[in-house]
Amino acid sequence: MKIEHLEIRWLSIPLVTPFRTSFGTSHDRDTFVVRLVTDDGTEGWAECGAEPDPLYSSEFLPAAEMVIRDHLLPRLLALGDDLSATRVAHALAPVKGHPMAKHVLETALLDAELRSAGMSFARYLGGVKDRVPTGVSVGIYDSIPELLDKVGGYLDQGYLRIKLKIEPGWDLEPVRVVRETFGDDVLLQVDANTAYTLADARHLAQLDPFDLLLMEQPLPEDDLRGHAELARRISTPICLDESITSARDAATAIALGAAHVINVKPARVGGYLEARRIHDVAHANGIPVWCGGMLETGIGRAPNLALASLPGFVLPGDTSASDRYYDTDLTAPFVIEDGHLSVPTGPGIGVDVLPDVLSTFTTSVSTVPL
Ligand code: OSB
Ligand code: MG
Repeated sequence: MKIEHLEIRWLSIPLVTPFRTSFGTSHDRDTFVVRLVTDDGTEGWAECGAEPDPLYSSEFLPAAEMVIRDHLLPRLLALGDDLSATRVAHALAPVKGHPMAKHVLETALLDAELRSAGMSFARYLGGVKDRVPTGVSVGIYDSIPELLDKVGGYLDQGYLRIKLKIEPGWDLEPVRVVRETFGDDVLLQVDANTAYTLADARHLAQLDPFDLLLMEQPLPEDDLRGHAELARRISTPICLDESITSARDAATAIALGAAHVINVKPARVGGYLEARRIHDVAHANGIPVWCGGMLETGIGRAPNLALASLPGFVLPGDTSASDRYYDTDLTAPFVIEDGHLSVPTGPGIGVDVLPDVLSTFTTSVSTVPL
């Protein structure tokens, strides 16, 4: 397979509600999507998971575009006819880091290959479910009543699990009030996006009585030892997000006792093939996983749902319905039904991009010379 055409399309799409985390607030989803065409005329699409600023991880959008153009694509083109999605990771391995940039190229190629073969992502990856239970990631709000209003709305829509973003000063109280208001049956978890240190262990232990499913990434991403130590000091299970960028990281974190649960985000780990390897390592070790997200449009959400249909994805993920993010999605909207989202069955990512919506939100397009 050869890439005959590749374009990078920058988008800015308003979010239906600002999304505030411990590292910042987003009012829009700014990203770029890659559209490529292979030598048999098949299109491949993928969405970059990076954010405008290097606050979630060291990657950020302009850097991702630059590394794609200057370092990643040339290595793929050098493979000539030998290019295929399964060879991308190996060909790009000499370039350190930049998993989100690598992810977008591998995913677009995999989409093209699977479209051409008439096979869905879910079938290719080994999915075993036709729908997946869905949760929602709830940002930090200015007041408790506002938070309760949002959480109540999501529960009314049928979300099966609530994740509250926390940070110092917005942790014990929101968790207590949500637990008391909506009851013990609600599946509830928190995500700190690295906002604490091990010195906060006693403070975080005060969340133990609220019977949380898990506490996601309380400590800095490179502090595996700290997470293992925290895990001994609190009873809430520890889930890692930012710390896990590869199957090897997953194996290390599990062996250290630093992760009871893993949030698998294909963008963060360099693509769906590595994401599946993380699933496999976790599954072999009895560690539950769930599929996280980066506020993706339908282009990124569709393959995430495919991944979430693998057998080890036993917890509801952050793959919410389109209307949790956007008034108008770039694909036919994903709709929550009975607390679940359907796994796409069409070839490749299984969804078509709506050209009019795409152009409405496009801020610039550039074709990469090949
Ligand atoms: O930490 O999981 C995270 C969104 C952007 C960056 C980091 C995170 C998130 C989310 C939302 O929690 C996940 C989603 O709904 O796509
Ligand atoms: Mg997270």
